[in-house]
Amino acid sequence: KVVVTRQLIEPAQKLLEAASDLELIQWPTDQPCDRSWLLEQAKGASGILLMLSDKCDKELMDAAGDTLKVIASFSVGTDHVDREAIRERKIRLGYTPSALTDAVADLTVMLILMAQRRAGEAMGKVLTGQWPQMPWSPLLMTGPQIRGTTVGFLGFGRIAQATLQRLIPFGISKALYLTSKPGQPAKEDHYGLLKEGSIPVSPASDWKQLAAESDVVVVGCALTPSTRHIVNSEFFHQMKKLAVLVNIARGPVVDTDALVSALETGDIFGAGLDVIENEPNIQADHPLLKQPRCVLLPHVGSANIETREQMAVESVKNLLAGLKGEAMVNEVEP
Ligand code: 8YV
Repeated sequence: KVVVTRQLIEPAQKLLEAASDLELIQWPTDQPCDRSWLLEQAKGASGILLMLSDKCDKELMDAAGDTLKVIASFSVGTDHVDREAIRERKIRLGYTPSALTDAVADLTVMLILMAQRRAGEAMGKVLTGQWPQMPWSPLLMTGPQIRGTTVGFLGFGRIAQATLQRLIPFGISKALYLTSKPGQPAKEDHYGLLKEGSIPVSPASDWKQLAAESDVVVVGCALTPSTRHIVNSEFFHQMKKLAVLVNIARGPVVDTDALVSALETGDIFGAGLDVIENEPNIQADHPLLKQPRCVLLPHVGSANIETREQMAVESVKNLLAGLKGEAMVNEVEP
């Protein structure tokens, strides 16, 4: 018995339905399922395929019972999963990191450029009819250029490295990165940029160095107790006045109040965010939205058609492989 919390995009749905030996229980639409439905249906399930918005906690695992062997998450992030609980219960966890790397890296570059070039603010002027009242002057709507910048990555996994790969042709001059082992070379070099890259790419000795030397800071780390609010007022104080902050990871890595005041006081130049604390409950009067130099997107990093299709297919493959005791496309290390 498997429970799937959404209808999936066609190729994935077909793959799922072709597994004739499964008792398939599936929420009938592509919209979020009811929590009570999930808890009820999970009883006796061997596998659950779920989304980022479906909390995978002890309550759900207890509802499923001892039969539960596999969780397949339609996401790269796993902060919605109680990792300790799945470890204790020896449940395998599949996820989809490789499927969305390119999509999120593309969006990261877009947010960097939007923040530097004030795209949100500029579009706002047009939308509110202010263009006619903007007499041209040489410094009108100007921002820092990307060429020659030092880009600092908080977290240096696949997405960060794919972003760096895209930024090198823009002429950035240097990259710094900070992982959970400051000062040490990154464990993996996904695109061969660390060994023989065309620009220096080196580990920062600590967050202060990364904040102080970067013209662009990209937040690309997982949300854990030690990364929560790692970008806080102290961090912003260290940053350059012309620097921009981009967050494509998880909202709570950045202290929102500190970001609002950093933008207000001009401690940093701008911000490009795909995620924010307390998303999606962001109202139009949120203080960050009053900051013209902040671009905020509603967590659409992986939202291209091909990527979502691949994520769905990989989630199903992970689910099926996990149930058969075979290797998954991508499995989270216990
Ligand atoms: C997606 C994400 O929107 O995969 C993640 O962890 O944060 C996002 O890129 C999400 O996967 C949709 O379920």
